Amino acid sequence: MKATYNFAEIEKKWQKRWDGSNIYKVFEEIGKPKKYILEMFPYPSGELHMGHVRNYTIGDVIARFNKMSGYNVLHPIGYDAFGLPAENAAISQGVHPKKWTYQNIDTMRNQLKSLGISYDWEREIITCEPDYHKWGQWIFLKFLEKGLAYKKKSSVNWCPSCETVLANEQVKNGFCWRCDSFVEKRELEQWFFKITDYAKELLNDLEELEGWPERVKIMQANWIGRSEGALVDFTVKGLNEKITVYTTRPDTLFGATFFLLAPEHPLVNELVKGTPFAREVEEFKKKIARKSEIERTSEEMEKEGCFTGVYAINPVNNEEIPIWLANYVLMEYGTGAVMAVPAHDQRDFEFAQKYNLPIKVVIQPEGISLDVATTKEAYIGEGVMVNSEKFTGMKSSEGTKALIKDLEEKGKGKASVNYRLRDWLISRQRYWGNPIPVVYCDRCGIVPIPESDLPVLLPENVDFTKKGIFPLITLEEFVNTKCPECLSPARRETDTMDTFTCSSWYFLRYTSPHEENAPFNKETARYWMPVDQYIGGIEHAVMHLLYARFFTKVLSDLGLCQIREPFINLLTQGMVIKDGAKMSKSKGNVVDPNYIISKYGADTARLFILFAAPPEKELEWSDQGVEGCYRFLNRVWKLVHEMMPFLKDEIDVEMDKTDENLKHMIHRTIKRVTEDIEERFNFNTAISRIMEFVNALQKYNEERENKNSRVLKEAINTLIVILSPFAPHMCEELWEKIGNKESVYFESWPSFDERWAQAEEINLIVQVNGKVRDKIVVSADITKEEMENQALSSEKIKKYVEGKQVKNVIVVPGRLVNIVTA
Ligand code: ANZ
Ligand code: ZN
Repeated sequence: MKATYNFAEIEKKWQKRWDGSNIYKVFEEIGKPKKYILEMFPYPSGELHMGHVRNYTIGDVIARFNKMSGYNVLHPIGYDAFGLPAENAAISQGVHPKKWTYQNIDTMRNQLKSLGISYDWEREIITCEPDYHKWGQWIFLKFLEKGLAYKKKSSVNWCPSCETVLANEQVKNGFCWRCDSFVEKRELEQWFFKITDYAKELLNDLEELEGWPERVKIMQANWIGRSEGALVDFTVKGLNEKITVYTTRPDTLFGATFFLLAPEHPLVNELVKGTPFAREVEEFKKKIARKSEIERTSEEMEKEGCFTGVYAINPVNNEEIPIWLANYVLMEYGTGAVMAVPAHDQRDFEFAQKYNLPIKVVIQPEGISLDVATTKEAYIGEGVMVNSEKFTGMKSSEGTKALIKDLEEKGKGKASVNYRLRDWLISRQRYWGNPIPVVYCDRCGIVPIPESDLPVLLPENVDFTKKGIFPLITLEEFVNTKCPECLSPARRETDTMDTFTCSSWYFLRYTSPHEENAPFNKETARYWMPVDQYIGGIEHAVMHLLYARFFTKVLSDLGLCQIREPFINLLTQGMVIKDGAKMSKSKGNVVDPNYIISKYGADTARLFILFAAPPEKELEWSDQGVEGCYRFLNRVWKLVHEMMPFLKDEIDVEMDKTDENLKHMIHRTIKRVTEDIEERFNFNTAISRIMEFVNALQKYNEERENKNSRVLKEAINTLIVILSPFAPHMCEELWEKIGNKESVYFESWPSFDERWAQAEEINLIVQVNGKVRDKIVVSADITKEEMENQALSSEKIKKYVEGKQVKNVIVVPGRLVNIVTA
């Protein structure tokens, strides 16, 4: 029987059918256990790349597997549709951002469908649609009401030639991306979300997230950056001023030899007013103002400072130490003031060396003697306190406590916990984003748009061609409005929200995407949330994943949802690389998914992407690998067709040894594939088990003339069902061909019979220096390492090896181990 695997025809046929009957549609079924499987939604940048294909294919296998395992599965998709690239396209190609975005969405939707991903398309979300961004504005207003949204002056990137604020991403090595002017820092009023209110909870709850990769949790913890220390009050000599520092090392207080202020510190001007130092300080401030925070805090950055001419008095010993300004002290962290301890802080050490300031050792590492003359770098560890008056001799930890107590008693300081996390700057001076729904009224101040007037729509007739002028500001009909409270003329806010606000709650919206009276329906959210498995790139470890957790906590505090963590399990997929490098246009090593799909079909593309590497690891593209997967699918296709005639009637032949072997193989395969998917997401090993199974079937086909149709049927059914999450199109076609009316998607995942699944046993021969010394019964699927371990731990073998050095262990899988001794 001849049958060619015409993947193009098959895939088209099934995609049309799935679409027509919307087979992946789901609704809440109270009482039925659910699984919410979610991949991070794409930014509609143009076309899908291999990274997308990997992301969505992984999610699809997990979704299909869970559906077949009896869960009610929610598996939605959408597009993160606001954002800068659309605006860039408008400027460079003259196409409206909206048009550009929707064209790309159409392309990407078609590609997702051509990959056969099992989405409930009726739940698709496009974040720039008014019925979605309306609720983003509504949420903003709730934040405002709660005091979680506020406006504040802050230092931002400013291009003097374009006369506009730039996002960090628009600053390329310190220059404007558009006109190449040098970018300055400016103090401007900006909108913030008060994520710092949740710093503690965001940190503590990380512990509950057992299904998250450790490194993502570490990255979030570092970003939140909790530290314990003390606030210590210094006074300024000759002035009635107090300056508080934040320090994590109160035990080093006696080693403070100078004092540092951030150049932006509000006291600086007062300290130097009318003194000969004023001019130099002013120039230093200007110079540092142009530097970004990243530059200022990088370790390689040359430490720079400027003396103020005034002195601070150390509260523990009344020592007078000079006050300097330093580039590496930031106003946004702690109090913007630092007691500098050069002997025990590396930055202070470098600063002291450069400006010839004294270095005083106050912490002695145990066992080593440390002296100022010989230190080449700061000793930053803990130790025993020295040169510290009554605290001398105490251990760092002990001394820290004692000093804090002492300061508290004197009213000069107190213990303090500090977080590195800053409030989230959400305003953007951009067009293609969600408008911030407030107006400015001379009488009433900042006035929120009433809920009944939401959404504030983006006007579409805007001009992108005027250089440097951000389109909304000049649009009178948009800007000029009435104050909702007093009805006098008012100006509309022209800033839009950071697009990360759109992606911070979309997973909730999927549970009721057409809800008209709220951002999402509380009941459907209660049923579906939290997301059971989230899948996406590691690059979102901090921003998106932290923002989404923050939003969820706020929405929960607003009584809108019950959960406090949105994603229970997180899988961060590895990159797709080719020739050792990340696929990128500039390197010219991009493989286009469309090309692979048209040449080999979506099923091959899916299979290869899952087979080539475990999901969290990097995936090296290999043309041979793709070929191999294609050949495998062809083999399955041909084999099932060859077997089809034997499936028709029940030929009840007695089971012989070949039948039994096949039966074992069926159940072992089910067991291993299930475990590989369920416990480890090891899709690659799951696929190789299926490949082994196909080999066994092929062998059976050749060896057994009198086929046992009952066993054979079980084998073929099993093969099609367990392969279907990986290669759904071909499996649907085969499933139909062997006489099924319903889609294989509705089939139950097969269970295995433990007796049949038990691995075969073999006699493992153990040799020492080539002589057989023992025979051990082990299971046939034992790994090489296990074989080696078993051999070395045999009592008989120990006798021969005792006192000798094992030089080499040779393992022949499934047969023997030879231990070579010296
Ligand atoms: C004295 C000291 C002695 C410090 C010592 C460290 C070691 P973390 O751990 O990240 O919280 N610091 C405080 N505010 C700062 C600011 N605005 N800009 C730059 N540096 C600042 O860092 C806390 C430490 O960073 C503080 O403890 C302070 O230096 C410095 F042997 O105080 B330490
Ligand atoms: Zn008003």
